Amino acid sequence: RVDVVTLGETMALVAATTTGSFAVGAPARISFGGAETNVAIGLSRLGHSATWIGRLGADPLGHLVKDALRGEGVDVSHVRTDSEVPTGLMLREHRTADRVRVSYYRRGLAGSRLTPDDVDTDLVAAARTLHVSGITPALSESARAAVHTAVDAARAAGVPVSFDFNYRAALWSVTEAGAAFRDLVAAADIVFAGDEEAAMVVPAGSVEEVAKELAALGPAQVVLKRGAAGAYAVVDGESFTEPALAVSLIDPVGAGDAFVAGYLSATLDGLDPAQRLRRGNVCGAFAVSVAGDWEGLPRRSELATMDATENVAR
Ligand code: ADP
Ligand code: KDG
Repeated sequence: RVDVVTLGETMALVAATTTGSFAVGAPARISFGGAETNVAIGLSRLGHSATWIGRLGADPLGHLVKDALRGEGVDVSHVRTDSEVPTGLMLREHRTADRVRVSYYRRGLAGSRLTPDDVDTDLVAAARTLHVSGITPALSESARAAVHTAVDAARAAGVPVSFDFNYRAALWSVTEAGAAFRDLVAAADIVFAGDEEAAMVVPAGSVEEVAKELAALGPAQVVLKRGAAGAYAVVDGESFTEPALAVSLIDPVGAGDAFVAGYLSATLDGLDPAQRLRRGNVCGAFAVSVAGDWEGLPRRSELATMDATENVAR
């Protein structure tokens, strides 16, 4: 029985290694990233089993993603190779020291061609948790249907559904996304959002109000990720707050996914809500302190590293 099944699009990443525009040839390295595989890698490093469902092209970048996920211990046996179109790509420029610009080359490419047929509903029904994000339903009609197929299979089998808003303005409008997110919140047991994202579905208000309004739509657990302010949750009507860890910010991308991995990991371990938030914050702290979406994610044996008072451990 797999701990977590997740689905979505993972793209190759061309990430600048110095500041400057790609228009003048700023140097870059090749990696990959995708919200759901970031979560799957985080879970795997923490000792849980995770299966990712998605499509990749029959090209070197598709091989890069699949091989790296396999190396991280993520089950890729449900990944489909789509030989008709390439793997999607994103460019990440450090346009200036303080401004990152992400450009997507993904429309119509492999990840967007996910369909309900790609989702093994028996696999989902046998999982301990299904995790989906609000990126996938924005990719295409068939990807959106795939998310609903997975969510319906999970619900029918009593498998908890975890949903992270992950609103991407480049993909759809606030209005379109808000309506889709509302349905997913209502279908989910655990919901993750940022304060602003939450206000796409419920009236804007204080953190407490927004979380309560989201919880009123159905989910037993609503978790607001609050960047350097840490996280706030309402779990079964009770509220919890945990501060972020004090770390040096190197790269904020992937922090939310790291947080989700930590929170779900602690949930799978049967820990209480405050401990779930704490593990989420620790994983988020690791992610923001290291360049890359998922490279900085901790292994279980490293979780306590953040408690150290010395910079060097030997
Ligand atoms: P997202 O990537 O979804 O926008 P956040 O920016 O809220 O998510 O970050 C997710 C989590 O990562 C936070 O709840 C926190 O635990 C951690 N985190 C984010 N930014 C920082 C920071 N500057 N310092 C320490 N922890 C951070
Ligand atoms: O959360 C990080 C993701 O946003 C990134 O890896 C790429 O999945 C991605 C997206 O669509 O933005």
